[in-house]
Amino acid sequence: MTNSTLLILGDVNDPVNFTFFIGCMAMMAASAFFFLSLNQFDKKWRTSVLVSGLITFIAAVHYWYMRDAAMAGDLENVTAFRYVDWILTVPLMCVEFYLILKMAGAKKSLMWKLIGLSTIMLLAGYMGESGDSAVMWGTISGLAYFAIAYMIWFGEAKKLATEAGGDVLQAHKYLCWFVLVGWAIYPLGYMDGTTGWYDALPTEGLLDINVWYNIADAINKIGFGLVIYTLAVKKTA
Ligand SMILES: *C/C=C(C)/C=C/C=C(C)/C=C/C1=C(C)CCCC1(C)C
Repeated sequence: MTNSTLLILGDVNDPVNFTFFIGCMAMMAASAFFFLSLNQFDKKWRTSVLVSGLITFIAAVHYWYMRDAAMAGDLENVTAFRYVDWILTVPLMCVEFYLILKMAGAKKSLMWKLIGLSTIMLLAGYMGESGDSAVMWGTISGLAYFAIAYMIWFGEAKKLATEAGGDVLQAHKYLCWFVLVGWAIYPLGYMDGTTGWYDALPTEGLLDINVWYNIADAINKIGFGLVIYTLAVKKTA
């Protein structure tokens, strides 16, 4: 169970509430940054940066609602908003992989495979957090996560990135590290916030599940966007 059931309602100094506030601000600021930069790029890179802005913007809106729900102590709604946010933003991150590899000949099927796997990953995660059998659902979710990591690190996506070479390969590598390290924060938070064999791990009780997720979202959504932004800057110069 999460620690947040103990929080004093409405206290902004609580790390859950505080990270929802600052997360909301960070996502809004990042969205403004990406949207306002659009005109400086060559047409074919604009879509990628636009998607970066959409990812942080969708998150900003959900953070607004999650912040409200958390302040009211309504954690079930926080979880629901969280997964609605992810089911929209994670597929958009898969679209980003496709967009930067498109010029190297990536097919739509690559994008749909990544989207399909991420949908399984998130639906299973939601089942685990909203019902029982957190370990079983978490395992299913984890397998889908590994499949995504494999595809981009060693599979089809990697092959295309290598063919593209140069700045695209570099950007692809950065995104791969985000998925391997940045995305791994989520299952750690899940294991901290749900009950299972992993309660013996040192991460147990370290942070509230929402603090884990808020930190991870800031790193991954804004970081991903900046990698794409940097690539677009290089390609436009
Ligand atoms: C912007 C939101 C992002 C990048 C969310 C990513 C979420 C994950 C990688 C979640 C993964 C999970 C597992 C691998 C197992 C446990 C359940 C999840 C859903 C937390």
